[in-house]
Amino acid sequence: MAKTWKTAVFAGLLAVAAALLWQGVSDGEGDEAYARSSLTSSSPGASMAEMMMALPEVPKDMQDPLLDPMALSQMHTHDGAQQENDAERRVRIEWEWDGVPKAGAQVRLTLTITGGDGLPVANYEINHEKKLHLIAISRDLSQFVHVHPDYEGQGKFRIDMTFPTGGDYRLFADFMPTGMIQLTRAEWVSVQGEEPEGEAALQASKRLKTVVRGMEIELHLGHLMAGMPSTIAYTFRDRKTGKPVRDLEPYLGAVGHVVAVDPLVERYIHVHPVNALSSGPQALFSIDFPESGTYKLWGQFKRGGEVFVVPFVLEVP
Ligand SMILES: [Cu+2]
Repeated sequence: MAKTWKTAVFAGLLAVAAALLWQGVSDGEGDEAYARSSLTSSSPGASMAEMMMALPEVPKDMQDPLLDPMALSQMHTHDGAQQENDAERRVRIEWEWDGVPKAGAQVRLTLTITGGDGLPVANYEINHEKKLHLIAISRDLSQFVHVHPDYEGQGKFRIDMTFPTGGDYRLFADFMPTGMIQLTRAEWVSVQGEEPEGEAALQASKRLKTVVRGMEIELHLGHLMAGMPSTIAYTFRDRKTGKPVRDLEPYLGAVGHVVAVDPLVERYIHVHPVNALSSGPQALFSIDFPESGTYKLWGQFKRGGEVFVVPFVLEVP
């Protein structure tokens, strides 16, 4: 009796292994997705077994062929969790405003990046199509801006920015000096002008479903928990026809980007999808939330030449 049971389990495992192998070999795109996403890999992903268990459940018609087990086994997060070494820790940014930032008015921002020796850091890797990504989030978490300052050499990046409202904003610069890991530096800035009505304390979204540009967008949660990789999937459905959306366009080299912060805008997470090269109907992300609590997430996607933002608030156990 015991022997039959063991044989059955063994046969079952073999079948699973064969299925995984077959999918891994048959779908070359999975490897490509990995090759691309591994460029920004900062920590090894969870094991394949962990991933399979923790994956969010999505409706059948929202499955993505790019999400084969090979791609999943290469899953990684990209959230600055990796330790900075001495030289990296000494990299700093000087934030210079050409005038006082005012709501609705253009203001020039110059970032000067220097190393431990006080000299400009001259060379940067291109990460998701840009040398530097700048994200601005208002203190009340109502505003989200994602821009790309131009590199002018000698460690200087410049951009003409417009803040939508007054109030305090926290700016996060993501960049990767050549020979270093991806670094994030942050700064608060006060913007003059009308501040939006103070929102009540950040509350988890009651429904993880929204309508943007004629699409019904839903966020599906896998096993969500602080201190370990959590998986989340956005699915896209045409609202009129009910059909899965399969024509998402790459935005900065990936089907989507997610930025998450805590209510104090201190913890900042920026992740890229596991199925980076997909065009829908889902975008799957692995996020390491450092601590349990409330987080606001902004997903950014592109379709029909236009970038759109999908915000949700999550309570992470
Ligand atoms: Cu960017």
